[in-house]
Amino acid sequence: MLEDKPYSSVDRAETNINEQIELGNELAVKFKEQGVHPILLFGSQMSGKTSLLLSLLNYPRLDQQAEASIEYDDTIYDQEQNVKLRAALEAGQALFYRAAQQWIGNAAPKATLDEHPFFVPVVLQKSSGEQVKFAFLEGRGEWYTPDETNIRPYRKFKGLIQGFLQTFSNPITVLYVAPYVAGSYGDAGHTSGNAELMQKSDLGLVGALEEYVSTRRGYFREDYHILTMTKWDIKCGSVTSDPFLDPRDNEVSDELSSKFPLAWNKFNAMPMSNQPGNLKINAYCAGVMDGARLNQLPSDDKYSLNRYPRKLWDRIHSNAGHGVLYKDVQKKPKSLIDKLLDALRS
Ligand SMILES: Nc1nc2c(ncn2[C@@H]2O[C@H](COP(=O)(O)OP(=O)(O)OP(=O)(O)O)[C@@H](O)[C@H]2O)c(=O)[nH]1
Ligand SMILES: [Mg+2]
Repeated sequence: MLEDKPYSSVDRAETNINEQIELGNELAVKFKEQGVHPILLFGSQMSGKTSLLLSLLNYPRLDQQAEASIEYDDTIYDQEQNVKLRAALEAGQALFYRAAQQWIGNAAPKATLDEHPFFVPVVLQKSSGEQVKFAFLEGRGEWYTPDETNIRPYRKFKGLIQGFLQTFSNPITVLYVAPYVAGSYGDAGHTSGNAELMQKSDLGLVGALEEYVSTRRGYFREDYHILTMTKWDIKCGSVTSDPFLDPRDNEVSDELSSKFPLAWNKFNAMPMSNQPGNLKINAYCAGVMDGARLNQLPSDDKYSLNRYPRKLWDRIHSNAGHGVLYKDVQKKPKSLIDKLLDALRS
């Protein structure tokens, strides 16, 4: 007679990862069927992933000029009512409703502590009547920090991400989040310029880039990769300064290459030879924050701040295959002076 073997924690961990891989596969199939464009965020603890996401989600909720509204799209999960789908649904809803509401009440986000990564599926309802579906991947920064116990210090992606990347066959937008200033939640919610944390953040992004390319296999060449410098307001000092109102590519690339030298080289060396336009850099400001508090800005400054979510929405809307969303944030053709300055710099 077969003995009942006790269920060890190793077995449980394996079942768990297999379930998560399977969930990732299922979501990839559903997203493709329903025309959902996925946006994945990778970056170390406190790099600003959740803040960026909340500022994006809240933009169409709060600004009339968005000419769109946003809804949580629970049709993604409602076909099977099993536990793993319910957990993913609830995590997404908590972020979409509760955290976004706290943000409106001027609270900066707390550290993300969910056990598994999860998607926040949304529908952007444009005033023209058109609907566009997106899903944002949220997760813990510690999954994207170097693993100091390993000779090769990179962590494997979580099961859901592995399963999703292996199966999803349409283009994805990936945001590699590189903060202008690193920090830890321990220091009373304040970000501080800590060289060691910046180096870890840099190495963590290299790990995410390597893991992405190897998990996604050939598909990564068709994806849209955006190396994003967050907390751009801290670099600018003031929301009325020129670099805040109109961040130039060369300013952003100077900061990225000096603060994230490893990730910068890895990013630029991605073999995307057929589509150089699929590698972009960007600066982002989710809001002006004072520790755990999000400061309310006067309406003129709010207008300048809103250009950040507006520009990113425009980019992902175009990556999703729906063309230009906001004409005002399109890149202006370079003036002769700028071209001369570029030539002098190179
Ligand atoms: N000034 C400023 N501070 C920011 C900005 N974005 C984030 N922060 C600060 O950085 C802190 C961490 O941001 P989060 O969005 O929670 O970072 P995260 O990457 O989600 O962190 P984990 O959940 O731990 O992975 C916030 O509490 C803010 O204090 C920004 O655009 N400007
Ligand atoms: Mg977070």
